Amino acid sequence: MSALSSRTVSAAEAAAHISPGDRVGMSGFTGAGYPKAVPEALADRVEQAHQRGEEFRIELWTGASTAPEVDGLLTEAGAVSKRLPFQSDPTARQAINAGEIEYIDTHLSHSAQQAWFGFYGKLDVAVVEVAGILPNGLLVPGSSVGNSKTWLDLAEKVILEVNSWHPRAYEGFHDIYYGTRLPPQRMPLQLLDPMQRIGDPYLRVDPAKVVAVVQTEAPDRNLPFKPVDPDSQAMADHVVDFLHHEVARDRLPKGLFPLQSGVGNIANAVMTNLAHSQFEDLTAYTEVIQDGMLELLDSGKLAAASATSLCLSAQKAEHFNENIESYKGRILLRPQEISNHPEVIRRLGLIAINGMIEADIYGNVNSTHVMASSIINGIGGSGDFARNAYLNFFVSPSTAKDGMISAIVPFASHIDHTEHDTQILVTEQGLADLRGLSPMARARSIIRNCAHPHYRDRLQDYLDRACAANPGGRHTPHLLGEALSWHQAFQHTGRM
Ligand code: 0RQ
Repeated sequence: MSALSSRTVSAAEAAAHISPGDRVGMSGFTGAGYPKAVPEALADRVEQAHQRGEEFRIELWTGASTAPEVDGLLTEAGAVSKRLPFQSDPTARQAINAGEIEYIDTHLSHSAQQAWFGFYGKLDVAVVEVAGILPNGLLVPGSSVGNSKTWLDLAEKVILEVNSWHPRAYEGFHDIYYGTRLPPQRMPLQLLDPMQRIGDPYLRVDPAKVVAVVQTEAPDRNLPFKPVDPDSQAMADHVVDFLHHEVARDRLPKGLFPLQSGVGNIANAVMTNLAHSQFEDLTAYTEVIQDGMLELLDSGKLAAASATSLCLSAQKAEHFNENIESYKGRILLRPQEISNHPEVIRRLGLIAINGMIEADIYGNVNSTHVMASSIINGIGGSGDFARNAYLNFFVSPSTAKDGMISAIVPFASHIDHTEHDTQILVTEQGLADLRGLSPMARARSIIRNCAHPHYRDRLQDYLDRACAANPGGRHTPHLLGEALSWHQAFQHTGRM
């Protein structure tokens, strides 16, 4: 038993180390590896303080999304003043959109370095879940790494949760890079292959900072994915056909370049489809391993995958835990500043596939906001990957809300990925390859290939009239009074 384990206390005793106004960095990335007990105990503490009329709110920093046990409970308790860098919890989303929580929606490769730069202020407490503590004090991470290394390094106090639901065989699945430096001392990242190790298998922590250890045995969030429907199947087919087309033109090798696949049902369906394709010896350098990618590993099509977390359904998580040894050497989990590092993404030549909410006729992509104002999740890693990838795809059904909303609009109501960053748009209708096209040619291709037939003529009409109305502005012609009229129509009439 390690000296640290002797600091084991109850979750309530551990939570007592967190004070009002603290900045708290928790582990967790896409519902994996978040602390299971201390957040609940903290929520209780905050509720009791509020009942006594005392102010008690914290800033909550994580790797990415967590689960109802973290974002849900802490939001319900009114415990969160500020949240970064990503969330996808319905309760937290509502509070953010109601203006009750300040949300700093950040590129996921940026959050660690911006914390190091001091942009967010000093970190008071880290609450980090691990799979085990070695007798020498080294920490075995579990199903995600996220920002845990940075929070452990930066925080003044550390609380560890040791979750025995994570198999102890996780030892050897991680590569924790300890070479990050601040400018101008930074060195190139010598990562030349998706599965190359450049760090240690363990997280380190200064034992003097560890104020509490809590034992838990609780599963990750493990939400199910939507079954692959005809639309997601069609989108997945378009992506796979396009990759074959690129191989045939010698723009991609037969084993492709390393894949990245974003969060969400569509990205998951694309991975499932690749498992039935003819591609062999694929690799992945990605952020999350969802069910589809695990199936790709199981089918043998995918040789290996580097990521920062596992985001699996309950069924797949059980399958993974039972067969964990068979994945050793084929899955490597890294800190998110490395899994999403622009330098590595560009060097390896990634093929990035991410979901979108809407795209406009010129290819500006909105990944985050509904009708300009309400956030769904956040930009996550989509910007890290899209801008630096060899190829990027953005995928979405051509309509939302039973056809009342067109995902292709005259002007995107919020822009996360500009027309300069986006390459290939995919809906169930088809695929628009925008590489090397001028804005007008992009617009014609997007309208023809991606828009739903119900909206196609109106989009073409908008483009034609915008062109006619701007004799001196035919680079990206718009009708300023109409550019967002489709969104306004939806707000007023319930349909675009
Ligand atoms: O809402 O469930 O209430 O019906 O948005 O839409 O079609 O199920 O798509 O699950 O693939 O998610 C962009 C949100 C897509 C995701 C987004 C509504 C739609 C539904 C979800 P309902 P679908 P997906 C690396 C990559 C940003 C982060 C990222 C995302 C819900 O892909 O969060 O890429 N991306 N990270 O009805 C109004 C529209 C809409 C719309 C869809 N045009 N208007 N609502 N919806 N289109 C990984 C990480 O960073 C962690």
